[in-house]
Amino acid sequence: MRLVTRGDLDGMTAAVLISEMEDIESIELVHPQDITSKKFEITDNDIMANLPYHPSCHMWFDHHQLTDSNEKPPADFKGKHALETSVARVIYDYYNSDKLKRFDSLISETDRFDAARLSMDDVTDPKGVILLGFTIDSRTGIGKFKDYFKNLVGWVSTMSIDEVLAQPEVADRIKIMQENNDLFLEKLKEHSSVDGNIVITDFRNVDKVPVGNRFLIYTLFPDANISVRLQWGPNKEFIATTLGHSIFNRTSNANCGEICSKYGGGGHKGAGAVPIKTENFDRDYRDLLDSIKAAD
Ligand SMILES: [Mn+2]
Repeated sequence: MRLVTRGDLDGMTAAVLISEMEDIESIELVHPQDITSKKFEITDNDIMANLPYHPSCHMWFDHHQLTDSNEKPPADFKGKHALETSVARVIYDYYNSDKLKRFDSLISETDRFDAARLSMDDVTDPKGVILLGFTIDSRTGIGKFKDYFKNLVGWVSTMSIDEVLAQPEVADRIKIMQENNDLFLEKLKEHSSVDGNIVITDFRNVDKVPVGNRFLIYTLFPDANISVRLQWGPNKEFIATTLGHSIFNRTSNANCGEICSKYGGGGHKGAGAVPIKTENFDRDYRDLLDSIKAAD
């Protein structure tokens, strides 16, 4: 069987659990959008995890809300769908096997990571599974991401988390991630300001936008309950605008996805994104900030 999942910590833990229970020959990492748009071919040799349902698959596991834009599973599909914190939890419950007991703490940390139930220390000085989770990011690091993901599945299946973190490939990624975060933090400080309950980071005059931990902004502005980030799209045709609820000050009632959809974007309650056309920016952006404040 081939396992088809997404390239995040939850997908990695899912791969560890399923590999323990099924005969998995290969792993493929896919973006959920490529399942929705049917760009990626799925056959009855595929077990899917952490992705929208596809009618051709052999088995399917997911924990996301079913939406109209995705195929609905029939009542008798093989696998399990439940609105749990992580797909890892759904898989663990499905097999309910003693063979998976040794992954108890991996699964509860995966739950915590996937739901962003993190402490300030988890963001500024992560450890264990949470640290490992932050390294599973295709934007950072070195070498091929897919190879890294597969190596992790093998290591996590057979080693302690401390041993996994000590693998040179993992240690290298941690080092690069920390360097990136240091630079990112510096740029966040330079380009962020507070407007009421909102912290706004305007990266429009930063040539090369640094990559870093998306939760760092909330450690700098713990009083803000929502963040807005602006950066240029290709050819300055639009301004990529992203919204997110603070994970430390969870008091915003603004529905980020709904607000973004007013201008042609989307997302869910806690996070949203919209490419605002440059010619409409002044008007739409002011309106967007007003919507956020009105919902606070
Ligand atoms: Mn997940």
